[in-house]
Amino acid sequence: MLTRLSRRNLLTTTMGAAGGAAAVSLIRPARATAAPLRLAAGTRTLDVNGKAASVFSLTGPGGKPGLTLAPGERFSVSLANDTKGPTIIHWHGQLPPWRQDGFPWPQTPPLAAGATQAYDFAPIPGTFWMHSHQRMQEQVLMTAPLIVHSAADQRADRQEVVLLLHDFSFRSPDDILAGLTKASPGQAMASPSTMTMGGGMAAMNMGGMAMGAGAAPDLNDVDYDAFLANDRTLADPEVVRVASPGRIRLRVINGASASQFWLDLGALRGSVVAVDGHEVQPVSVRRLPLSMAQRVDILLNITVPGAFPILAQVEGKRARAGILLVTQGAAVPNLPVSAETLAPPADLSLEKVLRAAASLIPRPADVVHRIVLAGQVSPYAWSINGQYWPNITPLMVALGQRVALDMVNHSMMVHPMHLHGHAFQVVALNGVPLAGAVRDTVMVPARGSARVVFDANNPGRWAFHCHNLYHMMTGMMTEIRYPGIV
Ligand SMILES: [Cu+2]
Repeated sequence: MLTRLSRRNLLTTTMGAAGGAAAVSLIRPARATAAPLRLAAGTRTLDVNGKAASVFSLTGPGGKPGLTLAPGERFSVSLANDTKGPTIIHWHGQLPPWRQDGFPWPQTPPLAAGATQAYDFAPIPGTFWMHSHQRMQEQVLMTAPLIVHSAADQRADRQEVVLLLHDFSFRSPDDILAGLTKASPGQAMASPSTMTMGGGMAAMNMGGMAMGAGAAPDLNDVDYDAFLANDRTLADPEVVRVASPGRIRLRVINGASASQFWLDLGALRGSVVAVDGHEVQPVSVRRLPLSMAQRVDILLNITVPGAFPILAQVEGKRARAGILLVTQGAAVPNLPVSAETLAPPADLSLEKVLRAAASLIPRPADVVHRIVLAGQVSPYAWSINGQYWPNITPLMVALGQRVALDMVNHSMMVHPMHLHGHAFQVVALNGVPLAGAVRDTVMVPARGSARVVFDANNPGRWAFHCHNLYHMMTGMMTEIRYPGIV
């Protein structure tokens, strides 16, 4: 998952390129043959806190998790289902023809055990990921990075580091979901305030965190056993060797099913250059929130030797995961797995300052869909426009239309809303207009709103849903549909 590069190798590479004008390439060149890449959905045993867990895997060429594509390379993939049951893998954020999107529509059923399916489309470059859209396999780590390099990446001469975050439970997702829908005592206590008092008392649900005046969102539906960074806990983190001085492109993917993180770069400052695979005007950061399914690309420059933890702390909790960037010869420190203080709720502090590197061409919306997000933790159910998947009315769009989605959140939880098959631009947050990021997943704040626009340029049937897995599983999903699809 990580591109490891020793200083010696780096020097060798640098020296090799020193004689010519060509930039040092840390990116694999395009393959000579066009044979599809094999991707296997399988199972494996993962050690978590000294205990064995049976989890899924998505293994690409070379036995590595997921796929990394060279600049200009097609997404030509043969997906083999090596598990004992059905699965279907979604290429999150990519813009394929809808039948290759990896969503279980009647026209595109899951792959049976032992089956193989071919995919072939032109991918867009950036940091993406793949995950099962078959029930709750995503919670059991049927997730992996999908990195598509660009020609600019190839020229950039930066060490690539991928950081995939997860939330992990030894319980089965069915047990977790049953626990939620039965409403635990804690949820039952928080719920009446949520429903009848405008959420003023909902801070009870946050373990006594001090919140400012106004609505305090409900956090963390699920009590997880561990949080993972590249499959490892902070008790035994991945150590990535980096050069000093060194230039890094850090690609962070929040692959967690129901957890939001604060990413903390520690002693480093970084520059956010892309979100969800789409370039933004650079923003200098040390700490930033990352909602479920979102990605962020951060440029880091190592200027002195040492060990540099990259940590991801769960909102409302002390728990965290992370990796260590360590220069040659520097000691690898032990890091406490818990932070000293609780992390605040993930917020819009980054989102509201993001500006797309390339905005959509301004034009009025041809169609505006108002999307009311509602629900509560007890009884545990989440809806879109009062409807619960699969009993929904599709939101119709037509080819060539500029579409606006006006999302209004009536609930006390945030909802990371994800649209398949399109990239949208965030054009308002809580009613404040902005030329925000182009992306595929936006966090709609509790008791707040977000407006996004996109061009209807990819006919088909497209899922539009909350990326909190348990919200999606209890109803918060609908369809954006073009006419004439059979
Ligand atoms: Cu949600």
